[in-house]
Parts: sequence; structure tokens; C-alpha cells
Amino acid sequence: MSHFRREKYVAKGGPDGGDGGDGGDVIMVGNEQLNTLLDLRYQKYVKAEHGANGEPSKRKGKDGEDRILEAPLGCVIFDADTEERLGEITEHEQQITIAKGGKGGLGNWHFRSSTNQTPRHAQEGREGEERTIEIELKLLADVGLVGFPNAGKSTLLSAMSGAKPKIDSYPFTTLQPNLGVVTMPDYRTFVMADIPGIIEEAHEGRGLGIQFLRHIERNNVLLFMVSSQQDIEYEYNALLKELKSYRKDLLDKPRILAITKMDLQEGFELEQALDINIPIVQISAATGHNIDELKEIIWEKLQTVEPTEPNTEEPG
Ligand SMILES: Nc1nc2c(ncn2[C@@H]2O[C@H](COP(=O)(O)OP(=O)(O)OP(=O)(O)O)[C@@H](O)[C@H]2O)c(=O)[nH]1
Ligand SMILES: [Mg+2]
Repeated sequence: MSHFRREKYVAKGGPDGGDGGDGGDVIMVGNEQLNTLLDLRYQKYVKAEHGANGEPSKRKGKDGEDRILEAPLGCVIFDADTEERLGEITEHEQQITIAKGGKGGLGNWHFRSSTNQTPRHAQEGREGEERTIEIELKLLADVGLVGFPNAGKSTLLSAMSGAKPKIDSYPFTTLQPNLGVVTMPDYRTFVMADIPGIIEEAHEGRGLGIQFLRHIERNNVLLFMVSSQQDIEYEYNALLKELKSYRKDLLDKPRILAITKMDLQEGFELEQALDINIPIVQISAATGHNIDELKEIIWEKLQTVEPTEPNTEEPG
């Protein structure tokens, strides 16, 4: 503001225009409750608040409010013009500044000097940043868990990621896909999707069937899960059969087999001899047995896969 002090008995009040407030930032914040970009889709143009003008008596104008955009974990944010990667949201409440607000200008009282005691000049506020962004949602793109009900899929997801899916001893505890971001040393992350259990004849619509086999189509690596307490070879082959009947090319995806609940085996030893020629890991989500090893094996497999098209569709 450019302003001069005017008071009844003060002859020459001098410059007293205050500084402008700073503009608000546009900030993206991770929210683990969100699974889609739906909330962002309808916000084509997002603006933070302007800083308020400076006021007389050297009072600074109010800073503009930041504008917060909530986004699901697994969002990678790019500048659409330069293709610069601005960052990736992997954690709840993690913040990435998309566009910084401009700094408020200086009021005219800053510009007084011995040669100019009545500066009329006040500085304009700086322009805030403006940019077009592109958000890529990686959810459902990396690893899908495939198993019969009760295999321990949700338990594994909760052991490997921050997700807190419902876990129980009855079949079909999981009715909707759950997603978790698995973090590893050296900033490596991948996203794992826990889907409802698959049963025989699922491809014909039995159980929750087809609608969830559909989710597997988007995963790059499939982690089959069979309990050590079951006939492993039988269940593994039954799962393969369901996938194949639904869509043959699902079997082109790299697979890993996790044998779960190893803590229920005497001395963590498996009795069954297996004729299955994919990588096999014996795990216990309950004790953490081989969980880090499993992460590494999944990571290695993911590196062998061509990245899929950016997944901007909404799951579901
Ligand atoms: N002892 C033991 N029990 C486990 C382990 N993992 C899972 N369970 C138990 O197995 C049961 C089923 O686990 P869930 O993770 O809900 O199984 P799910 O595959 O997600 O089952 P649905 O959602 O019904 O398809 C629960 O009672 C778990 O506590 C494990 O490593 N060891
Ligand atoms: Mg489950």
C-alpha cells in the first residue's frame, strides 16, 4: 500500500503503507482413505487465496489461505508442460507444494530515504506460480494378491504396508479391493492390491467372481497365495485354472507363489513336495518370517516388467 499518515496534530505524518500479504500455496496432501482421483477430476482450475493488500499504519495485509488438495497414495505428479516430476505421494499427510503463492509487495514506508521522504511508490506483489499438472495414479498397477478366501491376503497386505484391511477367520472377509503402498529401503515403493478371495468357478460368476478377476488385469505381477495348511499344488492349479478361464493372457503375467501361515508348520518346515516352477517363498505374516525376502523377490520381478500405460482410470 502507498499511504501517508494523516492525523489531526501531526503535521507531516510520513509514509506508512503496510506490506501486502503473501499469496497462499496450492498443496497436495496424501490421504490414505482415498483410492481414486475422483475428487480431483471435477476441479479443473484450483486457486489458493490472494494475499490481502497492505493497510495504513504499516500493517501487513493478511496472508492468503493455502489451498489443500487431497490425493490418494500412489499419486505421481508431473508438470504437464515440462514433464518435470514434481514428486510422489506415498504417505498419509505427506505434502507436496504444487504452486507457490506470490510474495506480498512492500508498502511505501520501506521506500523512504533522506532524499525522498514522501515516496508514493509501493511494490506490487509478486505473481504466484501457475502450472498445469498431470497426476498419474499407480494404484492397482503393480502387484495383485490372488488366493482362495482365508489364504491370508489381507493379513499380508497389513504386514507389508500401512493399509489396515479387515482381517478375520471367515471366508470373504474382504469385499472390496484394498490397496497398500509397500515401502522398501532406498526409497523403493510399490503398490499392492488385496482383492476378495477367488473360488472355483469364479470365472462363471460364482462367489464374488468376475468383478474382481477384472482388477487383476491391471497388475504387473501376480502374487499367488496358498496356505501351508491346504493342498498347495491343488489350490495353486485351481487358481491358475480360474484365471485362465477368465482371460488366457492373465497367465502371461509373472507369478510368484507365497505359501502362507508357515508358523503353523512344525519348525516352519513344509512337508509337501511341490511340482511348481515359479519362485516360491514360504512366509508367515504373523511372525514376519521371510516378509522382507518376499518384498525383494516382488521388487526384482517388477523390474523385469515393462511399465504399463499410466493408469488414470478409476478402479471399479
Ligand atoms: N497363524 C497364522 N494365521 C494367519 C496368518 N495370516 C493370516 N492368518 C489368519 O488367517 C485368517 C484369514 O486371514 P485374512 O488375511 O483375512 O485372509 P484373506 O485371504 O484376506 O481372506 P478373504 O478376505 O476372506 O479372502 C485370519 O484368521 C488370520 O488371522 C499367518 O501368517 N499365520
Ligand atoms: Mg481379505
